[in-house]
Amino acid sequence: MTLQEELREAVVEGQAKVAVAKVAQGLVEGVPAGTLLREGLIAAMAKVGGLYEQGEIYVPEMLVAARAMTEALAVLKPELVSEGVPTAGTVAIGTVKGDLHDIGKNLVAMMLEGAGYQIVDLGVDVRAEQFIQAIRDGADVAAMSALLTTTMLNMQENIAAITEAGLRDKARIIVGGAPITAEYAEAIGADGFAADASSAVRMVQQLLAT
Ligand code: B1M
Repeated sequence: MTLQEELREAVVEGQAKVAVAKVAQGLVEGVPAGTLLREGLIAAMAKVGGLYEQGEIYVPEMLVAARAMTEALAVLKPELVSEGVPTAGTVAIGTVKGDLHDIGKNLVAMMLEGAGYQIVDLGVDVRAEQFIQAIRDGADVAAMSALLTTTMLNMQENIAAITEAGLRDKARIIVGGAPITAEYAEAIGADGFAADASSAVRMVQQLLAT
């Protein structure tokens, strides 16, 4: 098994200490952080999702795997967050109301931080009023993440609430998360969509440049 495969298995099994050690070992051995992320950590979550869908594991197992991923990601963070320009703009990011998935959102936040944006992390289960307050406080971008087909609908409500508050032209809105598509983003009136963390950075750069 390659180191990335061992890392993936450790996360799938929820062995946080092993996962942390494998990331550290990979970095020492010169494996690029992006490779450890994609082939180890993200691949693990895809496998966990598949096992859950097939009824082979349940929520508790999914939760321990997510904890292992979060701990391993923390070790990887300094490598992913390179030196950035500190004045690129402010991004308020959160997982929408009713949704507790935060691994993807955290990854997007990390990559944006690495690209020089100031991050206001609103956390999970974020209500429209919190995005509104963040925009009032000066956020240039409201970034919304959703992982459930039920909670993605709250993105549209958030955009409507931001518009009603008279703030729609004050900030750019980007959306993302596994069930979100470019078509959905356009249909709900978001300014942009990104399928993964690095394209989220490109999208924010593009939106703030125009
Ligand atoms: Co949940 N869960 N989960 N879960 N979970 C999914 C999403 C699911 C697809 C699993 C499955 O059935 N195969 C399914 C959703 C089905 C659906 O809606 N169609 C599901 C379900 C059903 C549930 C519960 C309802 C289960 C239950 O209780 N019966 C429950 C809901 C709780 C709630 O939120 N209210 C639940 C709970 C959980 C845990 C708490 C156990 C845990 C989350 C822990 C945590 O996040 N701290 C969990 C996990 C881990 C998953 C899976 C296995 C992995 C998600 C993940 O972290 N992926 C997931 C299956 C899967 O996705 N394959 C699943 C890795 C992460 C890096 O990717 O989040 O997609 P992702 O982020 C990507 C991109 O999407 C994008 O960039 C990221 C990096 O590339 N991106 C953005 C994300 N946000 C973005 C924002 C942007 C731009 C890009 O701009 C703003």
